[in-house]
Amino acid sequence: MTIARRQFVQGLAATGALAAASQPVFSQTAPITLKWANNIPVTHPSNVRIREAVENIKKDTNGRVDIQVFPNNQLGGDTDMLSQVRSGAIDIFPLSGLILQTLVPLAGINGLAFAFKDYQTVWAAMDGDLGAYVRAAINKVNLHVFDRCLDNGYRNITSSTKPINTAADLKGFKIRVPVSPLWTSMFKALEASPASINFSEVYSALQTKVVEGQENPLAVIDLAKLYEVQKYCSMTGHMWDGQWVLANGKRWASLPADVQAVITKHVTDAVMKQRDDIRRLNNGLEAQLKAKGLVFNYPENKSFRDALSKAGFYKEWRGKFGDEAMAKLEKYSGKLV
Ligand code: X2X
Repeated sequence: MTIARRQFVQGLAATGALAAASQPVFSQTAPITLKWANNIPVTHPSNVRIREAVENIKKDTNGRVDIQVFPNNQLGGDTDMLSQVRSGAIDIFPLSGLILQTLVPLAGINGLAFAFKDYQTVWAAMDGDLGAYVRAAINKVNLHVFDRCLDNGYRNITSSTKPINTAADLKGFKIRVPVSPLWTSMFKALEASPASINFSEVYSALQTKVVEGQENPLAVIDLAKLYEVQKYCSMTGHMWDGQWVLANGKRWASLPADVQAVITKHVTDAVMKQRDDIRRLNNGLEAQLKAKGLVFNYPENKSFRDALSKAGFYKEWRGKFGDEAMAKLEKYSGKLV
């Protein structure tokens, strides 16, 4: 900024007109193009809200920032997209903390089975000290992470072969799980037969019966049309899952502070709206999914929790996450044994 211009801007600030003056600053500088990619269909609120954010970011930077969105695994499955956001081939990428666990072990902690009894507890923990602790670990691997994470939801088990009523029904059950140590460990502890498969391959894995079932929130089961290749939906609600919005650390740090501020504002707005959308969908979708032919059942937690405890699942992960991290989680979950 030249001295004359700086004085001009200071003058405007003094008269309260800085907002108007900040607009030309954006338009005078080189355009910035960013790639945003994710694993979810275009109709999912994560994509609907991000498209809105992209428009608002463009508007508020006078067209300087253009974010291109690649939904539905167009740029690869989650494992692949994680490598790409690290290398800088993708700039922004929302990912489940449990899948990020392959890189940041602590990021899976919110997925410990039956940790959060309700959404109030989820957001208190994730927007509070537990989330801050996880984000600090994410920053260490040179990824920028936005403060607020997207909601994916409480996960329920679907199947083409039988409803899951108790833990005993999972014995030998061939179930797809995302590529994540905690997910695999949990279903092994329940004596199921978990297969790690990226979401990009889930529909076809279910269709060709490579696996009998999978687990996901109702919004995903509906919008990815998994009901077409599944018959039963067992409302286990066995874990809450959300997605951290990650950005390539170097790329993020290279953006001017005013651009970072505009992106952060609109991404945060989009996340908060997405959370509302998901809550509404996950509450209202059951009737629609029944109409599409899914048969629902409502298992009690107890047999699953008991089986996990007996198999040493909680003990194993307490050892891996460490006492400090577990203390932060257990402030919200109560003792997990
Ligand atoms: O891969 C999944 O199952 C999904 C869509 O729920 C995630 O993003 C973790």
